[in-house]
Amino acid sequence: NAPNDTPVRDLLVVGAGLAGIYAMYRALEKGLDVVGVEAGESVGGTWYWNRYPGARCDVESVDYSYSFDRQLEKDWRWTERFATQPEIRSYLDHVADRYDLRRHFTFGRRVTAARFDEQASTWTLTLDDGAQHRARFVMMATGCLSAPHRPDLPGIDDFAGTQLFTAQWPDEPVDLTGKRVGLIGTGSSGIQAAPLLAEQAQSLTVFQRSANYTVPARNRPLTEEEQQEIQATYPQRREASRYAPAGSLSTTHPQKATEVSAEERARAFEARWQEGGVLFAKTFPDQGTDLVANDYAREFAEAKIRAIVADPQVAEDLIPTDHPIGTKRIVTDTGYYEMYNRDDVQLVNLRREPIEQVTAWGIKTSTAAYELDVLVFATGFDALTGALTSIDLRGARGAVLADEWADGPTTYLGLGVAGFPNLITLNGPGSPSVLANMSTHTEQQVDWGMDLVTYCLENGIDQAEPRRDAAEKWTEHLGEVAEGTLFTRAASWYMGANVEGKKRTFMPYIGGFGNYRRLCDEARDTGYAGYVLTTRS
Ligand code: NA7
Repeated sequence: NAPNDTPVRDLLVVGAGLAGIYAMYRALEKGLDVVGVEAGESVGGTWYWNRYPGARCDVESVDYSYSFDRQLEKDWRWTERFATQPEIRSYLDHVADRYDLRRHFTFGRRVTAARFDEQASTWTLTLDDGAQHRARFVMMATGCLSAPHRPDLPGIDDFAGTQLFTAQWPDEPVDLTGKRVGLIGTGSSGIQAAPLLAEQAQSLTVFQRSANYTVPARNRPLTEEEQQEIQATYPQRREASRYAPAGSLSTTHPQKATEVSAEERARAFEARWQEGGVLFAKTFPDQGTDLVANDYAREFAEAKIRAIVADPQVAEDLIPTDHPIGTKRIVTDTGYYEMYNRDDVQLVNLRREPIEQVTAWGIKTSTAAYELDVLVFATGFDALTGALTSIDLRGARGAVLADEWADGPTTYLGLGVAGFPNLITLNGPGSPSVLANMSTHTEQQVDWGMDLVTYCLENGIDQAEPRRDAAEKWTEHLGEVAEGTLFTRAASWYMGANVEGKKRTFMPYIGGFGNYRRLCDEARDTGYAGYVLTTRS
């Protein structure tokens, strides 16, 4: 337990990414006594760590930004349709400085343990240097794709060359000139990085376990005209985004894919392909729920791959065989398929020739040996739960979070966990975070959590703990909604399938962000009926 002289704050914020920055802003605005802890040396979260070449957001820059201050929107100018990692990082730096938030965070320290004291109704958090903080409430802004997943490949530590992780890329530029580079992982990170690695390196060998669908991003600078148009319509754009299914504006064809002619389908898919971006996956409203509709989209994308990639065998290897299109997050790329037409790029299909051993000199598969100087891991994350379960988090009545979630995460609205009073989980499992525009989602989550905290503080409530039956009901509902879609057919990180031994269950809420916001509002407006609210004194 923390020494008795450790002050008990109102709130602790863990993480200084998109969510932690905003949580700190709101807490200070509400006059709370708050401190924050962040593992990185600065703010930024995802955009602090993921510095690999080509890292870019797949949500349009003008939407992937805070909406809480109209003046901030007016003062910040996004230069491109989809912002690069450096631009988003400097935006988050700007926000932290503009509202003077940095001094409230301890940087370079990771929370290793969190204990709830039922008698005192306080949390004690222990950091990796042994320091402790105490507070009435805790907001975990620890991210949903923030615990990097390092594959357990035989011999991985024997590699004598340079090992790089996209999710922990060095801050200083990495010179790959003249290097034989191997890349493991073909999700968003690997597919974004590959063409830039290929440009620099002497050669690039991509080790692909599962192919993923990727559509052209068609990134470009924003024109002056667009900038003006965005500024003129920003408030309406934001308001509509707050209730939109994915937290930013999008449209689908007015009819189902199965209701229109083949010509109309081809026209609509081609228009989306040319427009670029993730909305290809939502060209028709039934693509995510009806396999016949999904097949139309899949066949269209596969024809594109065959048309772009010159070597027919490579084209076939790049076509996913294991999931309906869009049921793993669709990737947006710049020149990925085209890259395979270069003589210095090679694709290794690990389904045909699995990795047997990483050696000092490279990778040995079942049929060949690949000599490498650099090995890049773009192998994803222990998504949604990993950042939370890696902390020794103990709540009331002996509850341990990692045990509670061993069979898959059970949450109330994704915002709270039974057995863990006064703990608010932001953008975690049970919420639509990873299926929505993260910035709109973050503002909704933080605002909701902050309302709960201030409600308790103002009404003398010592403990707010989600009811177990309410959490079970929510988690059941989440599963039912997912079962109505094609998403449960993919071995995706949404399902926990990318991490060995992790329970396979669909973790995000897929009923739409607007619907989710309404449900959260209702839960708040009914006096937090899903919570047990306790006053001890
Ligand atoms: P992802 O999408 O989880 O991709 C990780 C990739 O790494 C994926 O292709 C995996 O193959 C591959 N992987 C993982 N472990 C291994 C091993 N052991 N051997 C070979 N290949 C492996 O992570 P990203 O960082 O690209 O993107 C995460 C999200 O961030 C993204 O969806 C956006 O929302 C932003 P698998 O498919 O599991 O067979």
